[in-house]
Amino acid sequence: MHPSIRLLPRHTIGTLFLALAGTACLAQTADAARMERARAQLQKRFDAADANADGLLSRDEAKAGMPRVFKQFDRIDSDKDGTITMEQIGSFAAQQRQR
Ligand SMILES: [Ca+2]
Repeated sequence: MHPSIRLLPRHTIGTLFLALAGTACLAQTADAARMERARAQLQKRFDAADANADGLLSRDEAKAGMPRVFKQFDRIDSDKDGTITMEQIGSFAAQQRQR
């Protein structure tokens, strides 16, 4: 144990540790909530753009409802079947974030 930590009363260390753990936990929760909101919003836009509600975005549906997705259509359509799923948009977005 670090000498200066040993000087602190035991309960202070405990409180300090809990405070740190709590902060990390809060940050994680806020992050998860942000991600979840972004995902829900994307799902909403996807559903609105999915005119025939088959869970897939065709090129025309993307063009009309999600122009930014349409711009990247060929890159998002990883299996090249001419339609895009929510999962494909999600993994494309994750790839973009990593770069
Ligand atoms: Ca569709």
